[in-house]
Amino acid sequence: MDNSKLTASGLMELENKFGAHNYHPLPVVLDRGEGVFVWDVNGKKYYDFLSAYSAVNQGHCHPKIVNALVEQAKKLTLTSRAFYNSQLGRYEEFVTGFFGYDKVLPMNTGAEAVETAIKLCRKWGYEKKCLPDNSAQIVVCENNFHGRTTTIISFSVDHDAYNHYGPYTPGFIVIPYNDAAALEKVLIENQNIAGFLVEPIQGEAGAYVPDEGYLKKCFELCHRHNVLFIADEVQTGIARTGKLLACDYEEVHPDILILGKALSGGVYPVSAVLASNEIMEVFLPGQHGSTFGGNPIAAAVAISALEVIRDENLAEKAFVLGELFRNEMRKLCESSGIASFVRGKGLLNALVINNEGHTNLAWDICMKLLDNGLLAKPTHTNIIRFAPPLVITETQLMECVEIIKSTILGFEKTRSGALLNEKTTVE
Ligand code: IF1
Repeated sequence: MDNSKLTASGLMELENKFGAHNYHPLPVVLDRGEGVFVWDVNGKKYYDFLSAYSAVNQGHCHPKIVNALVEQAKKLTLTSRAFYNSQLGRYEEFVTGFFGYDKVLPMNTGAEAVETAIKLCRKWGYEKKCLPDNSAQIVVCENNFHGRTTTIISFSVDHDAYNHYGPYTPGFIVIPYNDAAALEKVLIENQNIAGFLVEPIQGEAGAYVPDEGYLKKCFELCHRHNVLFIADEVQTGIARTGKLLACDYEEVHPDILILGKALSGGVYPVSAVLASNEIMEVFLPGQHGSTFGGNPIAAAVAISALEVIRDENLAEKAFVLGELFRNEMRKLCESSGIASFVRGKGLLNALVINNEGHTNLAWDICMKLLDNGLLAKPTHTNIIRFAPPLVITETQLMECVEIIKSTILGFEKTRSGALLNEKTTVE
């Protein structure tokens, strides 16, 4: 059937009919992206305040990154790692130098990189820390999100993420987030701990920023107990939080660094695990890998994506504009009965909504924002994540602040109207 002329509803019907229902998208069909903007199939323009969950930090279809993809795709797309290729070594030297590590293991998705880090940490535990076979434990935090593979959801506390996916992978200890004393306790009580896997800011949990000093304290505890500090910077990395890495705020240099998403500028699946020679050398030929990991396109794209971050000073921009955004949101919260508080770092922010008496208020606000030309999506019931591409200008950001404020004000009026009606009815 010729589906080239389908309307938005026709295209949504196709997804509903032929696609698994593992998402609940907002009812908008996107067709084109450029910088901070996306357009739907009807030509309506939107500010993108989700950035594909912080994968398009460099902006949609950044010309330099797209060009790197296209030029490499014309030459050589995939060889497998059975052979060397002309791009991988260049990329490995570039990315290890960019983040200050000896070695990188290239993978494709964030979850694959997290799985790689778990295997690397366990293998280091047995072969360097001499833990008894099959005894290695990795400490993780409540409300974590590290991906959706069976092992990763084995240590999720989110019912929707783990329910009916058992039997679960053992070897993980869950502790409260933002609680260094809880980490110290398990490190003292358990001798078989190989690593501590943590998000420097919990993205899915709603840009939950830990207390100042938490990461540094945990890093020190890990080193005191010969445990690897593993930072999942898939979402917080690549300048999103106002530093190249969120760990940079506390000058923590993770023993294992996990990257993904904007490592490619959203142009191609690219992820990476970085570590020292002492750690990475536990992987010998034939002990780990993937068909696409380290392919020439990923290598060429990732170099250009990181060059854009560097050359356009996107970390510094995210830092400055993030301060501006949170100040404006705090002003909104002071005068709003709906917007409770804002939290985040750089341009990874979340607005917590008071949805008392209106459970789906965050969703309804996002639907109205969509009408008003701004795309955002709730995480959990009452938190709206605001994460535009880092290339947004101050003028554009302030325009979006006004869209957010006026949209929420509209709900205030409705709510106060309803409350007034309720009040007069009661009286
Ligand atoms: C979905 C969440 C965000 C991640 C961190 C690893 C991964 C992710 C810190 C895995 C991926 C994505 C997955 C996507 C939605 C999105 C998400 F809501 F699911 F939790 F961003 F917060 N570590 N996060 O955030 O990377 O395998 O996806 O490349 O699964 O719905 P991936």
